[in-house]
Amino acid sequence: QGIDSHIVIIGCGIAGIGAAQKLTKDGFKNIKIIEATGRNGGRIKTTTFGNVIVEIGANWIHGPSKANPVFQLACEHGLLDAQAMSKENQALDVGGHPSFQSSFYSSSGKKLTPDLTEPVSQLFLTLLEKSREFFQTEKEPYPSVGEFLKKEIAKHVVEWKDDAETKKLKLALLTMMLKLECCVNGTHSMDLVGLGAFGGYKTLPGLDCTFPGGYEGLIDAMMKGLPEGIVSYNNPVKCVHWNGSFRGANSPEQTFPVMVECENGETVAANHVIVTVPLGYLKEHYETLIKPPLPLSKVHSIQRMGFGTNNKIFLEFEEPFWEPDCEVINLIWEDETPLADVKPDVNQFWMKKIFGFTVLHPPERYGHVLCGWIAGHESEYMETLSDTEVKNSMTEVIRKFSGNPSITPKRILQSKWHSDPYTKGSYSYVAVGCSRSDIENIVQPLPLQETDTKPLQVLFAGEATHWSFYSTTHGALLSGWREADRLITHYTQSP
Ligand code: 6YU
Repeated sequence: QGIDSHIVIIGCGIAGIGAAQKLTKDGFKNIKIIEATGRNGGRIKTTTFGNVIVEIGANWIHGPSKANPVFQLACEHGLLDAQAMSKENQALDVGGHPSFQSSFYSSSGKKLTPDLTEPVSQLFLTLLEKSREFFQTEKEPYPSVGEFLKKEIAKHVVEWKDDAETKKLKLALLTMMLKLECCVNGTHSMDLVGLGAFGGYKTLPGLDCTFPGGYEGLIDAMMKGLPEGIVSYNNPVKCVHWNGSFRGANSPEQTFPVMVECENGETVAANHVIVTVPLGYLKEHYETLIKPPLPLSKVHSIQRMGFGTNNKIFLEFEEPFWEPDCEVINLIWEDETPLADVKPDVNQFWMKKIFGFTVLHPPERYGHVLCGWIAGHESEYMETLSDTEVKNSMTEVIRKFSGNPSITPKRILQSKWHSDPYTKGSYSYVAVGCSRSDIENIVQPLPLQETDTKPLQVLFAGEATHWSFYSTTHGALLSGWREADRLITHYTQSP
């Protein structure tokens, strides 16, 4: 009975592909993926930049080791280099904070020395670890991670014995670290990230690694294991009608509880639908995407959970201005401090939100390419600017920080995740006021009553639905597997 049931998966990102993979393996025959765009992979997106390939979306495998299914699949398909697969790499546990070889440049063109940067970096990491300790204790002293970090920083500052100039630089450095953390968490400000839930995100051992041939190679490999023609492309879903009695186009004698209506008028009847659209899309469309409307418990959780923007700016140079072993260039704006409550002028000073640049390694493969990182409203504003405007601002910034007035990037490419109509941002975070129960609310299949005669009509997967690995590719994949398993278990347990 199960293998004949009709299952529609909305979205062909890694969650949707993962769900299809598991169901197909278990013998389910009538699976269809409906994808709004013309490509597979969603937020896993590799493209060319001049002569090299770059990642527009997901960059690393976070925690590449045994328990990470993305790592396992990448190994099975031979997509990683020997170092990433080595036992030593898998055993390294850096708690989600790989220590890159970093250079710190200040806005007056000076390079900061390790005797200043190292203790400050260490302090920030210690405070970040402390932020995780409030997980499920209900004893968090402040609602957000940002407020907690700033209050802790203020306590430390009074004990600093440095001269005024050094103190100022240290505070500027801490501001940069908060911006970096905004990128990691995909949020405008750490003041929006809930302190009580922060420790719920789990890291896995293994030193983060990349795909030498591109992250999308994993998607291609996974797609090869699915039946041909399983995906309907360029076909945005308009509405999922559930709790009904719909006739199928190819089986008019049969009725189905769910009917997927596409923007182009096509309808697909199904027994089960797995929705894997990004939370950003869901936030904007939940009122029209699901009918009858979602129960209020789900609506409130969708509204409360955080989904922000983290973008990349790729810059190519004729020659490097950084040292050969440098992996990250951090930008320290000397006038900034985390202790002042200033409202930034986003339009004029958006570029000040860039925490820095990662260097694409090795140069033999990438040439001299930097990837700038920018989160939040400034990042969303950047998306409205032309490539020339962004290139001009970047040239100014690089010249200022390097102290070299003639450097000009050759080429530029920026990601635009906020204006992507089918994503509306980058990834999710657990916002102030949210807890595990919000993710559980979003995950709960419709109808909510398990005793309903037609259970599991609409199921929910995707990155934002994984409690401990949200915001990652492995979280997304596991969520797709979870919903496939839910259906498999349902049919194996039903008489
Ligand atoms: C990771 C990384 N990484 C950088 C950037 C981004 C992301 N992530 P998808 O969106 O893929 O698929 C849904 C599909 O649905 C899509 O194809 C749509 O077109 C389609 N759709 C929508 N509406 C539809 C409709 N109406 N009809 C039909 N189809 C529709 N993850 O592991 N390593 O380095 C990064 C990064 C710039 C944008 C990332 C990274 C996140 C992943 O990319 C993402 O989770 C998954 O790809 C999502 O897959 P999916 O299938 O769910 O959705 C404490 C604490 C800290 C918390 N964070 C720490 C970890 C940091 C996270 N890492 C981020 C960093 C980078 C750099």
